[in-house]
Amino acid sequence: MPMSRSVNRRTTLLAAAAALVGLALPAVAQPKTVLRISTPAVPDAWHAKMWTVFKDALEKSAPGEFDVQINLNASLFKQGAEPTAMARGNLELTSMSAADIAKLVPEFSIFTAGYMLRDPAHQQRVFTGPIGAELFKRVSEKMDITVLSTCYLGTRQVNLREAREVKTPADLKGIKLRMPGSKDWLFLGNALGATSTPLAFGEVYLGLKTGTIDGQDNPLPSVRAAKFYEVTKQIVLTSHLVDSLFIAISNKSYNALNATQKQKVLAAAQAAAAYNNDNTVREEAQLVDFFKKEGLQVSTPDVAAFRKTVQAAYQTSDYASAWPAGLVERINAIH
Ligand code: KDO
Repeated sequence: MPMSRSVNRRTTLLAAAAALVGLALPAVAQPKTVLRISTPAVPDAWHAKMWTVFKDALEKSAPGEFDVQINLNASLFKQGAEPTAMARGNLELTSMSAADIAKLVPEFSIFTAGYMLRDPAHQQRVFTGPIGAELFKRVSEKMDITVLSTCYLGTRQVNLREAREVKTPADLKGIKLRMPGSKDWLFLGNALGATSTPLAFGEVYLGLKTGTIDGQDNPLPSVRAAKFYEVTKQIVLTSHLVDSLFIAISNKSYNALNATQKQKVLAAAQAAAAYNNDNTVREEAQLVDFFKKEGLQVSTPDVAAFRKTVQAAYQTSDYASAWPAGLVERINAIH
C-alpha cells in the first residue's frame, strides 16, 4: 500500500475515533444561574403571581440558563429581612417596599409618606423618570442592589375588625392598627390618628381573628388575597398611600451576568411588574362590590381631613428635613 494512502487511512480512522469519543462523551452542561426570590406575598396575590411571569419570561428568552426559585409566604426570609440577605449573598431577588429602602437611603422615606403619590400613573411616571433614576442610583450605591422595575401594590386603606363611624383621624383614636414592623410604617399609622402596632404580614389574619389588633391597613387586592375580609367588618377608604414594591436584584448577582443576560433579566422584571400593575389596577376597581357582597361595610371618610392631618404630621417631623430640598415639589409637578 503506498505510503500516502496508508497515512490518509490512519488519519480518517483517527478522526472517526475522535468523533465517536466526542459523541460518547456527555455534553458539558453549563451550570444554571440560580435566582432565589423571597417575598411575604401570599400565593393568590398579583405580586406573588408576577414572579411566575418573571420565571416564564426567562425560560423563554434564555432557555436553560436560569434556575428561578420562587419562595412565597416569607418561607425563605422574614418580611423586611430580604435586603440584608441579599447583601450577605443568601438571596438574589426580592420586591422591596419604600420603607425597606428608607432604612439605608433616608431620602427614600418620601415614598413612605401618606398622600405623596397621587395614583398608579403618577407613581410610574415618578419612578421611570429622572427622580427614579437619581434615587435608584443611591439605592445601588448604598444597598448594593439594582432596582429593575416598580410595581403598584395598590392604594392602602384602613380595614377594621369592628365597624365604627370614621370621618376624620380623630375617629381612629385608640384603634390598635397593625402596621408592618419598621419605624416609617409605624409613623404612618400614627399619623392617621390610630395607635400603630408592628406585626409581620403573615400574622395579621390571626391577629384580626383573635382581636390582638383592631385593624390593619393594606390595599384592597391584598385584603382579598390574604382573606382579611373574613375576619374584619369594615373598610374605610382613606386611600392614604399609593404603595410601591420595587423588583430588585443584588448587584453581585446582576454584575455576574453578561450583557445579554442582564437585558433579559431586566425585561423579565418589567414584564412581571406590568402583569402585576395591570391586574392590580383592574381588580382594585372591582373590589368594593366584592367586599360589600361579603357583608363588609365600606365607608368613605373625609379624605381631605385625613390628607391634611397626615401631611402636617410629616411636614412637622424630622422626615421633611431629611428629604432633599425641592423633591416634594418635583414629585408634585409630575403629571
Ligand atoms: C404589609 O405587610 O402590610 C405589606 O403590604 C407591606 C408590603 O411592603 C409588602 O411587604 C406586603 O405586605 C407583602 O408582600 C404581602 O402582601
